[in-house]
Order: sequence, then C-alpha cells, then structure tokens
Amino acid sequence: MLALAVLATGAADALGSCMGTEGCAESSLLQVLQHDKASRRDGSQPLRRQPVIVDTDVDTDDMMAIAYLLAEPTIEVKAISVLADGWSHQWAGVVNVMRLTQFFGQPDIPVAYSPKYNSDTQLNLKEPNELPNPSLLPGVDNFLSEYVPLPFNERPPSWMYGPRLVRETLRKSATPMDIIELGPLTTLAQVLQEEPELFRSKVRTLYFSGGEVVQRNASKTDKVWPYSVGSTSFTGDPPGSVAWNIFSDPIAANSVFSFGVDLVLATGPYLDRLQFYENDTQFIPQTCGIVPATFLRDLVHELPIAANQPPSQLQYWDEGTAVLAVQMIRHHGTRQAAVCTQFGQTQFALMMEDGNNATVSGGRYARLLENRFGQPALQCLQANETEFKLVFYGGICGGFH
Ligand SMILES: [Ca+2]
Repeated sequence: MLALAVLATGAADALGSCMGTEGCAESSLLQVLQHDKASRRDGSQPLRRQPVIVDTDVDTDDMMAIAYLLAEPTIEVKAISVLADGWSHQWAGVVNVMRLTQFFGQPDIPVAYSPKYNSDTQLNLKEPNELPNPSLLPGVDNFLSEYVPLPFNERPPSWMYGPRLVRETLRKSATPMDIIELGPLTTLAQVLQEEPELFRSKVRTLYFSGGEVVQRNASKTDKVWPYSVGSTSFTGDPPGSVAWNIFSDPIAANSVFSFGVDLVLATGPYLDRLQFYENDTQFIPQTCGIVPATFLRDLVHELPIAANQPPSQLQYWDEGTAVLAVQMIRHHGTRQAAVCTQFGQTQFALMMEDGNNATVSGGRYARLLENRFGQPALQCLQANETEFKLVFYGGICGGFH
C-alpha cells in the first residue's frame, strides 16, 4: 500500500507538471510510468504488475474502461483484441483503442482486428439481427476522434487477428494471465477451441462484463430470438434480463462458460447501480493534472452527445467491470473488492431454448440459469457507487489506487 501511495503522489505530480506545456497530451501519462520506473531505482519495492489481456467491442464504455486499465499501475495490459460483433465498427474500434494506448504512454501494446464472427457461431450469420442499431454507431465510432479527440497513433495495428493475438500472448506469458472481457465471447471461444490446454494453463481468471445467474423459475425475460430492436439497442429490464455480451453470441458464451475457467461475473444488477450523471465531474480529484482532468471532463460532457442518449440511460457498464477486476486482481482473484458489496457463488449453464416454457426448461434465449451440472462462477451482485466513481476518476488521474 505504501508503494502505491508513493506512486499515486508521484503520478499526480507528474501530471500536474504538465500544465500549459505543449505536447503534454501525448507524453503526460508516459511521465507517470517513467516516474514508476524511477521510483524503483531509489530502492523502493517494485510493483509486480499482473499481466492481463483485454477483449473489447469498443463501445464508449469500453473506451473509458480501457483508459482506466491503462492508467492502473498494478496491472500490465499485454494485448487488446477488438471484436467484430460488438458495439462499434472495427475500422473505428481498433484506432480508438490505439489512441488510448498512446495517450496513456503505452503506444506499442498490440491491438488486433478480428476476422469475422466465430465460424462455429451460426445464429448471427443466419439471422442478421441489426444489433446494435446502426443509427447509434457514428457517435461511438468517432468518440475519440471528434467528441473527445486524442492524437492518432501512427503505429500499425497487430498483424495478428484477435484470436491469434490472444493465443500468442498467452503462450509467451511466463505466468498465468487474467482476461478482462468487455464484449461478446466470440474471440475467446475461438482461442479455446484451438488451444484448450493453453487456455487451461495460462488463463487465471476471466472477468466478464454482464450477465446474471437466475433460478430456473425466475420471471421470464422479454428477450427472445429473433429480437426486434427498438429505438435503443436493448430495452426492458425484467428480472433475469439477458446481457448483450451473451445475447449477441450465446454459442461462444456457452463454449467458454462450459469449459470451467475461473469466472467472475460483473452482473447486470451490479452494473445497474453505476449510474452516469453529468455532475460526476465532481469525482475528478482536486490534485488531478490539467491533461487528465480535461480528458475526464470532456468524456463526461460528450458521452451523452456521442451516445445520442440522455444521461439517465447511461451507466458505467464496462468501467464497472474494469474496476471490479482490478480490485480483485490486487487480492489474487479472491472476493475482496471495495467496489462490490455483495458476492455470490453459484453454478450455472446457458439456456439456448427460445420458447416461453419457463416452467419446464426455464427457457428464454441466452439466459444464465442455475444448474448443478454447470460452471461455477463468482458473481458480484451489488455495487458501492461512490467507491466506484472515486476509484475510476481517481485512477485515471493517477491519484487513487
Ligand atoms: Ca463492451
């Protein structure tokens, strides 16, 4: 804790020293990392940074989550894979992620495109669902180029497609890695199918954004296949609601979940407590340097505009997953995280039946149902919203770790 406090103070100083300096935007967070290295030379205990892989569909909340993860000194993001079946177009998602890696002083982190949907996943291909609604995507695609503009990272993306990048990153790692999944499980399912033993030996814990395990007799959901999109991507909030990250590729999700990987679900009920407000700028620390503070204020101001949604419909979905993952990683994956006030252990399987016979099968497509034959999972079910916002905004500033 002492080392973290020293780093936090140093980070704030490094960022603060950037005020009014031309070119600071590109170098500011790099200074933080250099300060980290310099602090080790004075004899202080070096931080052991846990290696992680991030898989993402690069919605606005993914971008904000990745900003937090890149600013976090206790983890090291080794690779970022961008999904093809998520909340942005790949031409935009990859370069937006690379803007972030550059802004946070880690411009050479490999960022990969994905080639296509998992060839084993047929439903999306057979029945194009027009999800997300295409009208919602321009603001997402251009979030970090027009709304909160960051300099373009001139480096080329990885030559590898997402599944290969994940596979090779796992293979090269000397120690087991954590995976933070901010989108559908399409890429991870492909890695798993190709290299199950590598997955088993090198993946320590999978932190998954969304989902909730419910009882077989829980109230039915309004999500059936095919799903007709309304004015927004995903409407309705009944008990046992279905997560986008599962709904969009449930066959991939079933593959990963049935495998038996150590799994933490940042559940819908947990994430639903993390409401976005326009006055969340109050959580930007006073000590925050002008560059990250401006970045964060712009994020808050521009998010509803880019998302084309009122603030009341916006939550910190993937950001909540990122903070939960980081806090648990610091405790070696155990159920210790200040942001989570209630954990629950369960076993579940993914339901693929799309009918309305809940009394027989618990049916409803892409739902996670309690199942004694199924995969064990640790669920975070309740959030401490204030703790989350302090940690998220403070973390990006380098002021709270
Ligand atoms: Ca996402």
